[in-house]
Amino acid sequence: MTLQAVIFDVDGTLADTERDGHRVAFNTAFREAGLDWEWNVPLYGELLAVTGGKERMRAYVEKYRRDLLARSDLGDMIAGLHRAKTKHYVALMEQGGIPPRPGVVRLVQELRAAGLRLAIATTTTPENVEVLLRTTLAALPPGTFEVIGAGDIVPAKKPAPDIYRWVLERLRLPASKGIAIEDSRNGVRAARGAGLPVVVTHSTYTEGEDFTGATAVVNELGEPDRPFTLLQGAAHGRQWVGPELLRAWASEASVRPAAGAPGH
Ligand code: XBP
Ligand code: MG
Repeated sequence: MTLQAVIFDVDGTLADTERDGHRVAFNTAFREAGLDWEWNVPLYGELLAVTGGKERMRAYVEKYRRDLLARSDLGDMIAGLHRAKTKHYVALMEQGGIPPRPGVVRLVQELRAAGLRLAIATTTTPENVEVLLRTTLAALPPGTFEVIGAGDIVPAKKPAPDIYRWVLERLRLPASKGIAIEDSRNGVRAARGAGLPVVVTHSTYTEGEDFTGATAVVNELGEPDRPFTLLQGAAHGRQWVGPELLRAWASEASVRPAAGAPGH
């Protein structure tokens, strides 16, 4: 099989945005609304099991603020908090908030030069992707990502495979011709559910998660002067992720689907 497209997750993969970006924006929105909710670093790590900001707030209420479940306007309250949180997140990124993860800009540029198609599949809100591309990833020319699947465009968020299916459909590409790059177990499950091979660059919050189903796991994408550490799979003699290694991983996955693949 010939690799034709690489599909990137956003939060945790392109940039380590959760702890110092999303978490901070949530807390600012809570304070502004007069709530005494405070998502500290370990609590936010626990809450990340639920993807999507609105879904995450509802899960928090269900576990820690059960008194609010009786409110008939809880849905509106969460939606309002989420709009404010998005506004704060965008402002934070515009202030030069978060750098790209090591190897991201180099890899994307090399993939473009190699003629591969690029896309994004994320549960985060579209405005968050736009601002990340405009600030953190300003080195990449506009239009770098041919298809961007984000947020509520599909009702079921990761670990459901829907967002990856949506992106593959838009690319008019079978899953066997793509590969996903993810940072979390939820992301691995989503990509594998859509039939895609997936490699993982674990992030601050996802280190140590169970990445069953991934063809390879590295601590980061790496650079020529900053090799990755391989945690799972084969490095094929490489020390940083580039088009050739992604091709090798993709064909390896097509010959020997990783455990956790559909039908396994
Ligand atoms: C990560 C998420 C998102 C963000 C918050 O998405 O689960 O929900 O934490 O963003 P991914 P929103 O790793 O798929 O990029 O508040 O906009 O949902
Ligand atoms: Mg992620």
